[in-house]
Amino acid sequence: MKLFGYWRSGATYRVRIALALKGLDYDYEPVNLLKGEQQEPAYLEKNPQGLLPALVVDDGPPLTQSLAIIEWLDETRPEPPLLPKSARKRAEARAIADVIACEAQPLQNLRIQKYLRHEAKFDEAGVKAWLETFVGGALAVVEKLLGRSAGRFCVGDAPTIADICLVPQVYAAARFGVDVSKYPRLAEINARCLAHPAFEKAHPDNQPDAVKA
Ligand SMILES: N[C@@H](CCC(=O)N[C@@H](CS)C(=O)NCC(=O)O)C(=O)O
Repeated sequence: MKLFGYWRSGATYRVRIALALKGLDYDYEPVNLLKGEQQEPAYLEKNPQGLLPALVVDDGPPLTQSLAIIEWLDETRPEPPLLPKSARKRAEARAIADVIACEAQPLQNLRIQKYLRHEAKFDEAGVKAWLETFVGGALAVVEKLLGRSAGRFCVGDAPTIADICLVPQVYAAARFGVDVSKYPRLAEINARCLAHPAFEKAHPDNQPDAVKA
């Protein structure tokens, strides 16, 4: 398997966590988002959407969309499971993943921030208010959902797709100056995940294309 990604891409980070939790080896091909490499023809052949990640596998065309990739990994390599056994708990885990992946991350994405700054002419205060409203707002909802579902992790006592989405989102929120300190459950679970070896391996700073400050 070969993962096309970028060290700071949250959607790539999700797939790296899933691969690490499954203990799977893979090759990694960096695609530099800041240089616009996601729009180059060679990458568009992998993912016509021009978004990261893409996972090249040997039984067909590349897989795209991080949640679809994670569910494919879970179906093809079931241990350890990334979704709870009970249908209700699976729905709870997917709901947290969806709040993050469908309603927070898309509104903070590079192309959206570029559009806000350069086309819609938002100033920095306007961009910050946008991020606080939509990204901060989604995290406030996640904090409430954790009140219903969390054990040691987002849903119960083992990492699931919800934690896989949570950790990259908290990382992004910190980068964009969104204050997450007011969400104690989220902060506690994020800290527990960060101490887990699979999450550590997948961390942006531990990738070959990481830019050290
Ligand atoms: N829903 C997609 C989101 C993919 C996505 O937005 N990727 C970002 C990086 S996290 C990207 O490639 N952005 C490039 C851009 O905005 O031009 C997924 O989960 O895979």
